[in-house]
Amino acid sequence: MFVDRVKIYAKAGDGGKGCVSFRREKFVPKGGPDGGNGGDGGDVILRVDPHTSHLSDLLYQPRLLAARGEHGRGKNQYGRSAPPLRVKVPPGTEVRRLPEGGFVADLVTPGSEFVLCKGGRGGRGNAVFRSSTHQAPREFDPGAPGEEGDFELELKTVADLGLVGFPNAGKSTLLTRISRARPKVGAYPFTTLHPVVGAMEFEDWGKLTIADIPGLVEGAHRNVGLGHGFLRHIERCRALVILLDMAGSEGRDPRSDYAALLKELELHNPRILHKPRLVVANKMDLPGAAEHLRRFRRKFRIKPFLISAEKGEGLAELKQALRAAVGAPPAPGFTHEHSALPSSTKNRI
Ligand SMILES: Nc1nc2c(ncn2[C@@H]2O[C@H](COP(=O)(O)OP(=O)(O)OP(=O)(O)O)[C@@H](O)[C@H]2O)c(=O)[nH]1
Ligand SMILES: [Mg+2]
Repeated sequence: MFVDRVKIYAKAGDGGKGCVSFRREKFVPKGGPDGGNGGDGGDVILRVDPHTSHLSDLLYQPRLLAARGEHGRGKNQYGRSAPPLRVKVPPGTEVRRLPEGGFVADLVTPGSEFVLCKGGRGGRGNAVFRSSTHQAPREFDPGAPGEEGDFELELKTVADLGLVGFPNAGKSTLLTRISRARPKVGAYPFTTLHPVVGAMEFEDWGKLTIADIPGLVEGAHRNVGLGHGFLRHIERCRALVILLDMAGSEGRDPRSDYAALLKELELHNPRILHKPRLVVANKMDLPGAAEHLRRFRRKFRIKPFLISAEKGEGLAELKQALRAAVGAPPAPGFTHEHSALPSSTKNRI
């Protein structure tokens, strides 16, 4: 099951107690205090793992409890500190604190680690409290409690480009043609049920990632179809690819498809519309596509990229245009708004 949003409870380990003890040994009168310190509690750490792509594991294991530190013991024995609890999360995981929803961290860079809850410090044993005027201390620290809290983790896929379109527009077909990803392709709506990220490779070793998200329909913001929650996966993209079934092969009109897609994007998050977007007309191999294209161009005054994902036509040019789109200068077929990347935040690692 694909899960991109979970609630978890995390608790770092408490520090171990300091020990109160006195050296008792034959022939050693007044041996003095020898209670050791407690060990530190384990941290709860989120580790960004490039090989993880969803948060399903946390749905089944939502309580992250790190071990406590060992208590100190007599004979100046320190307690052992507990190891941290490391939990893998996919790149693009946003962490918020519940219930108020305050931002905690945005975990993007593969391999980086974020301490979600810090383990408590171990308490001091009575040996530490000894001084020249205080030779038999009975003080000790109990060890600090580990941090804890409820959090919400939300995955916002990290990809350079986001692929948006109605169901059956051919998004997954296009992805299989231009990348090594192999999402399922089917002649029925909602074949794709969760985002799939593919990597496109170029001859000069350049690489771009592109996210195929489930089909959008009119009214998605009211939860029609699969809803619009999946649009969060294109919030980080640098540019959008709007894929239209230009042949209107399901009896719809590409002009109203385009208007409906823009509307749904705006209702989800108006900032998405500030990203550069490339309009791509698919299924140009089918009869009727040329006529639809003419009407489309007359209405919107944009020149879409013409392709047939199934027949593999127009894909080489499209790949170059996608690259230019992410790189910078607007390519033909682009609308003019330029991207506002997510504002940088303190804990963006
Ligand atoms: N004739 C023609 N058919 C195409 C073309 N591209 C895709 N198709 C067909 O359209 C149907 C839907 O393709 P998908 O790639 O699964 O569409 P999708 O946009 O991923 O659909 P969802 O995952 O349901 O949102 C399949 O039967 C494809 O074979 C094309 O360029 N020409
Ligand atoms: Mg699909």
